[in-house]
Amino acid sequence: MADNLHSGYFNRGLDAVDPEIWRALQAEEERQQDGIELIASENIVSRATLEALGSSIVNKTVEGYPGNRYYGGATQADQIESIAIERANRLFNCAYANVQPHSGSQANLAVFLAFVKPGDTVLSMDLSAGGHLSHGSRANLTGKWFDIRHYGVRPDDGLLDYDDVETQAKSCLPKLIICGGSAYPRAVDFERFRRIADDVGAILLADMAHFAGLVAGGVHPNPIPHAHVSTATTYKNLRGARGGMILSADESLARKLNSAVFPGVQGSVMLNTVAAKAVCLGEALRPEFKTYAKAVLDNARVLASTLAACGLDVVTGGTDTPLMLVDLRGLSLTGDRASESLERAGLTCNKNGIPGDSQPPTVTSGLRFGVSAGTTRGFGTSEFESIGQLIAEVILGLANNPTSQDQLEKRILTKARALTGRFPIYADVI
Ligand code: DSN
Repeated sequence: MADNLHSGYFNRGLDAVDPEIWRALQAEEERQQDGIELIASENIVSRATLEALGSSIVNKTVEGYPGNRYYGGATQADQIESIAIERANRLFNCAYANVQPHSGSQANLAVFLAFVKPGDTVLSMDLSAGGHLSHGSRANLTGKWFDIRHYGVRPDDGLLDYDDVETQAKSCLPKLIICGGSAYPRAVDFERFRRIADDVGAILLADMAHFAGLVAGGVHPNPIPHAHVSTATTYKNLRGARGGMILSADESLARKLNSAVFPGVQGSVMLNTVAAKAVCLGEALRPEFKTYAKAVLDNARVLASTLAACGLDVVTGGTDTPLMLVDLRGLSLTGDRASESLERAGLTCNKNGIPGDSQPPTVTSGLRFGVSAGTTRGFGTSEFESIGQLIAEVILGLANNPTSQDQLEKRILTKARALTGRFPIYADVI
């Protein structure tokens, strides 16, 4: 009977067991191969990372931290998590790392739990200025349970106004100040933020989700020496498994932050993800990752300057990170229509609010582009110059000659396929 019940259970492949899901995964792999991926929060992980994610450690349940677990059989779990922690500390030059957060939002929520109580005042960047949902957006738990005050960016140039942040901090006396976000393309002055936080007795959280890979590669300022605590995601330009981390130079915060993650906001550990995070952190410690990080920055700058040279309005005029924003208001276009047209032409990006946007988040007046995934598959500055021209052709076509857009999209799609065909990604992984 056991044979019938378990026939092939341990050995049959996905294609045989569940052809429906297998086919969808195959189609997704083809989509990734054929399309030009410009979503700033995406990347293409190594085969080694895929192996760790699909490994049998997914079967193991542990709670707690290495050496202090609530379940037995944790020898390998402890080893893997300790390696990930040690690598994170070495990579970011910090004294404390928690690699358990399931996402950047969970990491941020744990920081809230560690340092503020419901009703306390928190000062963070407005979502429409480039902040993040988990920094106190009204739709998020953090926005419902805390007294959130927001700073924005200057309307004329889209840049942070540090004097305004300081004035607001002195007026609202927050317990927590958050810098960094998901759509601010420029480097943040962490030192200035720390001075402001110290002046008002606040904890400073730097969210480096969108530039952690550049910090790891040494081409972007590191917030760790300045912020009390920093959070990151591992799947953007750090090029690893989907998840979050909490980092700090101050080891004395370990107890507070660890207990905020577990048992504060999470239960058992996703050990396959922790193993995969260890792999990507190991990859990022290798010298070739510095070359990758530099290429990401070079490519981002070329893409931004090409878009601007083609007549598009690039918010802040450029970028210091892997991402950039295009303001479509001057073309009377919305982000949803433009991103849909780009997708039909083989270029995937996301609609995004821009500073001062009057459109709702489902529509928006902007687009966000990122270069991390394209750089991983081997695109260099000449490819990103061509990509910038293709993007501009689609957007300007939609604005100026919408009746011919269908043909234009088909023409650009052929060019996009020709480009991606020269830069293959996984072969036969699934
Ligand atoms: N925070 C979202 C983004 O920036 O796209 C997901 O990582």
